[in-house]
Amino acid sequence: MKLPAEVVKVFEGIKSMRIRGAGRIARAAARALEVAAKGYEGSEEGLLDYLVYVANYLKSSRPTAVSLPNALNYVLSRVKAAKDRGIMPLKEVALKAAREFINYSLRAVEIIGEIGAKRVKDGDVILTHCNSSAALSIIIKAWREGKEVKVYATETRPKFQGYLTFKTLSSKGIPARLIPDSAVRYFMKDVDKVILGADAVAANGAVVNKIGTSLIALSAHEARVRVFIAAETYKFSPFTLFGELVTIEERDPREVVNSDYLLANPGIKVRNPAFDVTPPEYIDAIITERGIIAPQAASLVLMEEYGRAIGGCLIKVTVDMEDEGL
Ligand code: RUB
Repeated sequence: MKLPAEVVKVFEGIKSMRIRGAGRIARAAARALEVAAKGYEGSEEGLLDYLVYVANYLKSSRPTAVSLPNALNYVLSRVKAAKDRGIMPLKEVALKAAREFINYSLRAVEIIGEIGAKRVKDGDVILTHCNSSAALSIIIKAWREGKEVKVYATETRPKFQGYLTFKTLSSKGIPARLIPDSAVRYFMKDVDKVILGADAVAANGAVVNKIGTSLIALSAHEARVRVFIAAETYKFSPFTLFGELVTIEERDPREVVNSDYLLANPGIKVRNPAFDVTPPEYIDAIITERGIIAPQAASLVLMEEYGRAIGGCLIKVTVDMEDEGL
């Protein structure tokens, strides 16, 4: 089936990490489904199948950020629940759901900033890792409230997303220092709070985030520094309620060792996992747009968010997706 050029562009963008960060990935996917629904020219009966097909394609771009399937399911489940209305109203349901998700997501990041900033004190030294808009939202809001914070931003090898974080903080006038990932424990004694984002939160409160997060949390735990995770509720993984694991993406070795070196040393073996799992014991709190929770309460968020869907649409849509061979 031919896919709209904009859908392919979003897929390629996510895969190549031009579009990255769990929140942005989710919004881009919702937008791509909107484009697909708008351009659909078939019958009413075929619309859901077509959108499931497009969703499967988008979902296969990167495996870890649960916000991606959650955003797609947000749209698909609403289309599925609104069948037999005629093609135009059904298309409108898809467009409305996609826009609704995008607006919700943008607002959620803002609210997390507002809630999280209350936990930041004047003079706090904050350490963050990678480049999380939700974590940045907290730091920037605290700064705007007049709190004189200082930030350590890790480089975040091998893709150096920490440079983006540093640039954003500096552009707001927030004092920041870029540090090598390996210097985290060295600086931890000066840190008051660690604030990080998430690609996925499991039902047991474990957090999947950029590789190195679990080492940072461990180091913070050792130094009795509090660890906060900034995560919108659509980063919580409903399928972990049934014991499913979040897939950890393993990326190209050339991100770690350059191609020339690989060619000159054909025997070299490289591993490049993009994410790791931090157990709930090393996390003090998860800041969501619905409020702050202990990681152990993650399953309650999931039941509130997906309880109804788990018994109906969500599962069904996923089964449909599996039928598509993905
Ligand atoms: C990004 C990353 C971010 C989370 C949260 O990894 O690990 O911490 O996605 O980001 P990558 P946000 O660069 O590999 O996508 O808060 O912006 O959703």
